[in-house]
Amino acid sequence: MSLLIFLVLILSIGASSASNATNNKRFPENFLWGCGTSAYQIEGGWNADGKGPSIWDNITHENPNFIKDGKNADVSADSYHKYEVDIAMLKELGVNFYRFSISWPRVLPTGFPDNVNQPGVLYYKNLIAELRSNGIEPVVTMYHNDLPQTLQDRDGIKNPDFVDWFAQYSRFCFQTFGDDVHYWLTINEPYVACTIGFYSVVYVDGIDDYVCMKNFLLAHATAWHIYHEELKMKGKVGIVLNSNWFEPETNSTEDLEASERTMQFIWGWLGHPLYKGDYPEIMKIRVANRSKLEGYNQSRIQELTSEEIAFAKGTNDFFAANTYTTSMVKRIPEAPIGTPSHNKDLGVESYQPSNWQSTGLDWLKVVPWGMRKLLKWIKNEYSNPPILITENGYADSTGELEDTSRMNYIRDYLSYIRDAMEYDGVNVIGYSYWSLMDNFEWVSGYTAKFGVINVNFTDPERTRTRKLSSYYYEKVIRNRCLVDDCQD
Ligand code: GBH
Repeated sequence: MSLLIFLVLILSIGASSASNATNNKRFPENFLWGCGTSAYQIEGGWNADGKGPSIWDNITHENPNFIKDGKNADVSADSYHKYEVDIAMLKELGVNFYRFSISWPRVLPTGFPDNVNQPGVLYYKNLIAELRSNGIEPVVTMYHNDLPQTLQDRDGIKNPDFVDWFAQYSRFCFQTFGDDVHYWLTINEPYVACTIGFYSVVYVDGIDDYVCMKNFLLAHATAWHIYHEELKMKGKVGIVLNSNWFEPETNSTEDLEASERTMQFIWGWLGHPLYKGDYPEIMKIRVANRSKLEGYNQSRIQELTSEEIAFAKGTNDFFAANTYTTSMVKRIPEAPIGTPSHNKDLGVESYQPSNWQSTGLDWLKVVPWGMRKLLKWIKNEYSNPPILITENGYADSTGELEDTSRMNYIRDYLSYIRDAMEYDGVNVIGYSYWSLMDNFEWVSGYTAKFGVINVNFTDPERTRTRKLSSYYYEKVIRNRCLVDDCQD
């Protein structure tokens, strides 16, 4: 063996053992295990039985070139007709809960509760009843990207009236389904919907993105107040925040500060108003300073009034987090004053090293150690809230059944979650793998597959087939442990 090959071997063995042995401690008995999906991504039935169009129906129909494979989710996995099969699979997996979303325009085609689409309501009633009769807790997202087109026509989330539209919709959901649903998620990934765009309308100008986030915050808080104070219902209501862990490139003060600033800007954007009252100080200062230099007479951030601060604070019953990967961050020189942008307000550079393990999606590198750091940050920043990991998952481009990489991803991320619980005292109450099954991955269409269950999209029956990872996840749930040889 040549010296070079020998060295490479030694180094790679070193690297894999340094990536930590799998945590072998059992998860707590009351830990919640689940899988997630969202309405537009799996249901199909895009115009069935009186459903109104959503912005995603329209984007994919009118601009197919916006989607990588030019496809849409008119049929997708056809869960509108096949939910019983989905539930049978959930039952096999042995999950405690299923996270799905309600399509707003399926139940309220115009967006408003004066026009209820009964077949749409019946669909979710049946889904919820079938879950319950199989002992599976529904965890229900009310808004997962599929805004009724009628509301987009009135300026969508940017319109301050969105807060009232969402109040009416959430009240309708609580009253219609609330007896059988004890975990509500108001809005999925506001940060993504308001900045990166992709989810139809791109607000990256450092103006509309702040308006959009503020409206989501107040919409969520209003729903929380309706649920607890007006309706006096007994379950829990949270909002789903998301992002990466941001690892400093070096230990320099500059990079540590850049990492922390990124966490404050992204997780703190709504995390701070929900837990501490008001936006993060660093964010308020930076946006105000740049706004002033740009010639605005007030900060583009849309400062919260003291009433709004009091209204939003304390309105998250648990911290729901979606997270898939990690980025490196470093300090960069202050961007010159010119056109405003949220990225300039943040003012760091982030990237993912090319030697990190890749997946079927460019942005998704496998970095399990980032999970523990993220959880620890949330714990410290927000006084140890109960954390529900609402999304975490691995994509490939094939949907292959022998999906060992996905199995390893699940094992390694859960191992760092268990570490965070054991060594850092983080209060993680549950984990929801994204996704139960292969589905329409937004702008990536059907080119990226996240499921532990394969869906054959060329088969009219949309046949579902379990992947290897589903058997592993089933075993993890049954044993509450990641390895065969567990310790209590
Ligand atoms: C979640 O979004 C969604 O909630 C879910 O519906 C989705 O299927 C799942 O994750 C998997 O993607 O291309 O570099 O501009 C995750 C948030 C937002 C992360 C878009 C990647 C694109 C980054 N994603 N973002 S880039």
